[in-house]
Amino acid sequence: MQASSRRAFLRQTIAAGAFGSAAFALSRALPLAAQSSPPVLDDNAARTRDWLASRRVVTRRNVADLSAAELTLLRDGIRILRERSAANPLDPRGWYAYAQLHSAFCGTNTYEDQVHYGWFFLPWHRGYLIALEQLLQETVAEPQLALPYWDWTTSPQIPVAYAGGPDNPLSDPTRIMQPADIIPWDLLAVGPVLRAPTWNSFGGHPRVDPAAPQIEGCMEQGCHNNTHNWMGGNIASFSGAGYDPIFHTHHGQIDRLWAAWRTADPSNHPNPSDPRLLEKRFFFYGPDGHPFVIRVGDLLDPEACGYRFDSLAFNLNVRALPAYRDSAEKVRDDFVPAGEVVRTPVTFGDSTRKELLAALGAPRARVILQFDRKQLPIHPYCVRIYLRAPGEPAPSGPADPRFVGTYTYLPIPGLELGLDRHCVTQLEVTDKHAALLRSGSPLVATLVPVQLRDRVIPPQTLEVRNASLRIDA
Ligand SMILES: [Cu+2]
Repeated sequence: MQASSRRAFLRQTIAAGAFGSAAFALSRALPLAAQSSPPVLDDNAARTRDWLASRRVVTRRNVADLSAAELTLLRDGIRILRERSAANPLDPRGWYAYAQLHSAFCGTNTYEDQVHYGWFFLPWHRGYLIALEQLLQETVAEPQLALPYWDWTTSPQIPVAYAGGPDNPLSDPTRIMQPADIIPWDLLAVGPVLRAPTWNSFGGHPRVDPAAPQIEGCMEQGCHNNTHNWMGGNIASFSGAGYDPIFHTHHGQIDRLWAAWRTADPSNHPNPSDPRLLEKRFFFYGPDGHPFVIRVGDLLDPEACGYRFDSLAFNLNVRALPAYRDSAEKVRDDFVPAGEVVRTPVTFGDSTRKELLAALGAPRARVILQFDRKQLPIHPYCVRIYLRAPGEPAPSGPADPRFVGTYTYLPIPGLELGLDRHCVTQLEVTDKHAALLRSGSPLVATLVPVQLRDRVIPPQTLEVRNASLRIDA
């Protein structure tokens, strides 16, 4: 087929779908179609909005609360998706196509397409889950089917329903961690997420200028990345994560944190209003196999997208869970890391000690420790950070009062393009550091790589620059 006639064919095919309207060119090719030139996708966002609003609102529940029948239905749905891909890897209603879409937009080093490292992170993943929920509902002919979420703040172990062998379509053989393993509690901190005073610090900074630093929201780099990486295997990489069905439960929890942050303080936690974000369009595959385009501005309200959550409560004190009793070793820095411990001086940025101390006690301000991470290792890399005075003894683990937080680098391939060379990491500093600030001592940030089981800590030293404190309000 000639390129022009192939384009015309695709245009016709897409227009014949359920969502066709005015034409607009999407910059990338459908990842699975074998065509050599980009198709023209209809900007059917208005129709998508009406379609989702017309759906029955389903309630997403904790995976631990699903009945056997509900789990069977979910398994049946994922099994059928896997079978479709086995029969035809190009089937856009198959598991492979669904996973590939994540690879295309999350594993890419193209600035325009990459949806991590900033404000596209939450809305893109919300759309991605909606697409799966709609597909599963149609696949098993059950409009009540809702994706579950995994609340790791109350159950810090991989849900048993997602483990097991090849007979369980919810399992993934590449995962390193199993349901008997417990996620270190400091990897699961949602307090800083729910306290974030602005959309930027919560959901990520604007992503409009390739030359500007990429600044993730505190959720993305923290509990989100930490949990992905901790599990290991497909789910621990941007290009593989979509293949592991645990993805939709983990991201169900991430999406629930967005709903909870909004609800916790609706007047002070507004959704984003910048038209550069709201008018951004993403596409996903609909249950009929045709792409549907969705506008970020139409993704802000879960109920308008066909779902709600049974609960928006989170456990802010994960460490007190019975799972951690007698298991101090699970959260210790053993300080014999294969990677190097990094120490870097911390400046006061534009603020004085006095202003920073006032912000520590203010209800809607936060003090942030931020630094540039100039070089990213190829491996995922989980790091604990401490704030202390020079010359003090080494930190002893996340229970150490000098502990600030834990975050994970999830690198993407293609460092030479520079996409992830200019990332800024931000961590909340709380009033437990007030005495140190008051002391007048210079400050040092210490970064300690966390040795996760069967994981390689990269040999190169983490390069950290421009560490400073600032006030976020
Ligand atoms: Cu993710």
